[in-house]
Amino acid sequence: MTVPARTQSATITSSQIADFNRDGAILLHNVLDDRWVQVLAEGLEFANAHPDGMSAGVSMPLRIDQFPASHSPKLKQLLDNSPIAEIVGSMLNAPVRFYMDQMFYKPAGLIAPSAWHQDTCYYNVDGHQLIRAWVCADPVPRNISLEVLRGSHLWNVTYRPPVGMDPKSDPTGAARLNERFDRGETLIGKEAFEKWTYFDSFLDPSLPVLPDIEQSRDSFDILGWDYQPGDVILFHGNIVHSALGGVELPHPRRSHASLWAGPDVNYLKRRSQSIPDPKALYDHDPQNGQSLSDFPDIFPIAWAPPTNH
Ligand SMILES: O=C(O)CCC(=O)C(=O)O
Repeated sequence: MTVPARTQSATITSSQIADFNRDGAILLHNVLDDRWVQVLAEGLEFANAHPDGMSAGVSMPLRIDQFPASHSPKLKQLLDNSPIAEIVGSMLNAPVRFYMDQMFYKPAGLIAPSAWHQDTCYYNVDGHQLIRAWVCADPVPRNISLEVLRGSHLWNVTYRPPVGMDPKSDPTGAARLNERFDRGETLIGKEAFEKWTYFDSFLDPSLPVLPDIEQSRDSFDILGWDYQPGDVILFHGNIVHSALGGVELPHPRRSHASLWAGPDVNYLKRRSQSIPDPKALYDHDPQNGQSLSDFPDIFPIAWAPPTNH
């Protein structure tokens, strides 16, 4: 199959921008044409068939891979040439840089849930101009699709990631990690790329615990959508989100999420970091407060708004 050249997306309207800024998430219909959906499906199948040190089996049959585009050529093409960077940049009306991506592969059968969480706390980046682009190679009914707590991107809170070693069960290990963090070290190192788990970090006791959203869903303003391949869900890096499971599907639910950064995004070492920094960044010894634009070779501008001369 020939890979589509860089393609133009549908225009983002001012009312879609207003909706995104208010709700923190939006579904955009038909952004990727059939050829891109095919590239996405092939890219995810390749990543699934070629696990690496960053592939993790999570509850029920669910594979989550970090940085899958680093070894799946079709996923790299999707990031480099599909309209995704453009729609993210248009939503921010700013230049955007690719930060990292993930695969969530849920095979046919009883579909696994994805727990409520906020993404920012997992990464060593901080800023308001952080957008995730979520796409799926398969149709996803509303009851197992991505859902978000509307407006929670503006709550100004960083929750504790619901993963990691509990300091109570390994106080010595946690104290060691604490000392390293206080010395300014990055807790998850380059070696994580060889063999990584969600439990290499430790639960940061200084961060608040997420409310039990599933126990009281009616108390929250939950936004979600029926999803068709070709649609793109954009959501803010700080928004609280999840996906329900427990529904039988005759086909897999294969999703891919990429994280994009605008100009206000800076490096920030977090005690709650669970996901490694992009591998090449380790060689630069990034310091708190440094802009991603300080590392243009690792984070080149993927898309910028046209300038009017
Ligand atoms: O696709 C899913 O089930 C979860 C996606 C997600 O949590 C994410 O992209 O951060």
